[in-house]
Amino acid sequence: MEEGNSIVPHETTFNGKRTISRADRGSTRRHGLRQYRTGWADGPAYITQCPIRSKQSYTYRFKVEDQRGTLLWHAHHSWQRASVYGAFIIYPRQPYPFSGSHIQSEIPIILGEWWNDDVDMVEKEMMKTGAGANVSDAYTLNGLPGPLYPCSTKDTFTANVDAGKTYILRIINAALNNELFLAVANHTLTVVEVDAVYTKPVHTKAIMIAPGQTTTLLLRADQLSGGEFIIAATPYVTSVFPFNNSTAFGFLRYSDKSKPENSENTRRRRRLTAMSTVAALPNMLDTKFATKFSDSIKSLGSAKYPCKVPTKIDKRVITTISLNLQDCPPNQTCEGYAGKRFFASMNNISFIRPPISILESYYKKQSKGVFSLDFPEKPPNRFDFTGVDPVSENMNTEFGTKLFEVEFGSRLEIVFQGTSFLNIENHPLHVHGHNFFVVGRGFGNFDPEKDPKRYNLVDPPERNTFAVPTGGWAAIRINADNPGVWFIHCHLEQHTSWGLAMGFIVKNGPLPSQTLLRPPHDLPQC
Ligand SMILES: [Cu+2]
Repeated sequence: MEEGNSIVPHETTFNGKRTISRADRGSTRRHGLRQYRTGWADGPAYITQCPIRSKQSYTYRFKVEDQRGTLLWHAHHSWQRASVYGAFIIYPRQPYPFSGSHIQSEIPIILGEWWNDDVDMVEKEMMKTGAGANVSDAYTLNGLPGPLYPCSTKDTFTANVDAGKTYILRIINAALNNELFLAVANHTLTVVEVDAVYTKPVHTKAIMIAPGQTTTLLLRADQLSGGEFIIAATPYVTSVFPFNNSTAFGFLRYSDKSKPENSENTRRRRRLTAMSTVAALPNMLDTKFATKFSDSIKSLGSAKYPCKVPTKIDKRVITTISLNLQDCPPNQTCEGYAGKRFFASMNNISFIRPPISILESYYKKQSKGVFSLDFPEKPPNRFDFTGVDPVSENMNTEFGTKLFEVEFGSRLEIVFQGTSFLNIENHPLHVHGHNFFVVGRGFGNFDPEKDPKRYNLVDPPERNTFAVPTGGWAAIRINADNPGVWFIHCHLEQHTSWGLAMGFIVKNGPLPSQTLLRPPHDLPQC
């Protein structure tokens, strides 16, 4: 798709017809697309629409305005996004703001996570027993796991390149439950864009990418013709839960017209590149690398692409992001830790999806029994958030469908505060309907007196998903200029299922052009 609103048609349609055979309902989402005034096309089931039922269809209609770069689309009902996802690339109308004149071609690489079991059942089982979910069986590059998994050598992704040329790599993390490290052996990667916003160029040997994030890289093919180099993706792990500790391999293969491909050459080359991959790929526990990489990303902030971070705010919401260990209900058995069951929460409220879409009930002014606007804007109790004993504290959560509301045009700050309940963990928080600016982050507890003084209000990264550091906090700022109902949730699907979510409403503005549009005629009904 091409950026802009003068030459390409104003309206873009996306056929949201159900695409998976075993599901009886679904919905899809264009992750990171701002959906200005068109929350109806945003996608999350029971938040902005009812699921699309079997044999029904729903056409997502929206404009692409002032966005360009790499995004993704994915299913947003149950765990269907495990296999229902793809790249959503908005080609810029203007030349790239980096040396793009030598760019040969593009290589999209979508990182995925594969279960041999039906993922709907994996989620259902987890919710039934209260235990953690079964871990995935493989990571994939463009759907292919590569030679390190049983019988999968033929299912290996290969990108063909020519020596001396520069390529754009569009990396998308569509995995369900894992942040990933990615590296290309013997090559330097240059980050130029994250979440469809240009950045200052960053040279790195590897990247950390959280589920829901996208990272656009330049790669200069500066090795010799005929070379072959591993592209590897492996998890960045902060959880004490079991995880899939495997690695997906693909290959970057240099063309060589003088030497025809033969298997002996290929095997020898692959042995050599395996060594250099180990050198480039961070260790799975490397929080130091993840932090350094995350801190290196800054908005481009040029005259043409300014960084519009709010330097003042109208409202600050501080919310814990937490795992919880819930007492087992009477007469049930729970298979979580110590005979209890796992949940997750924000400000100690575990999000419950309502029976009908929140956006629709808001639009029709029928919120009763669907949602309430009393999401606490501060943690209900102050305590040493990241220093409490992981299991001996009372970790029961409450349940509800609670949102908060802001005026159109508000400059909003949200501080996500990790906790050590159950364990400290990195959580990729995702905001719908708006990009945000990551003005500050740190380990330990957020200090409302000291920490804001150290905010980056010049060129903070602008994103739609940010990995809140394990045992730490992140402060984001939002220009709340998109009227509607917007979901905020952890993009680790397991945590969303457990309730690590909430939402906010942006009221209509004074002008007709600042109001939520009417619902489309084919909006699915619950
Ligand atoms: Cu999480």
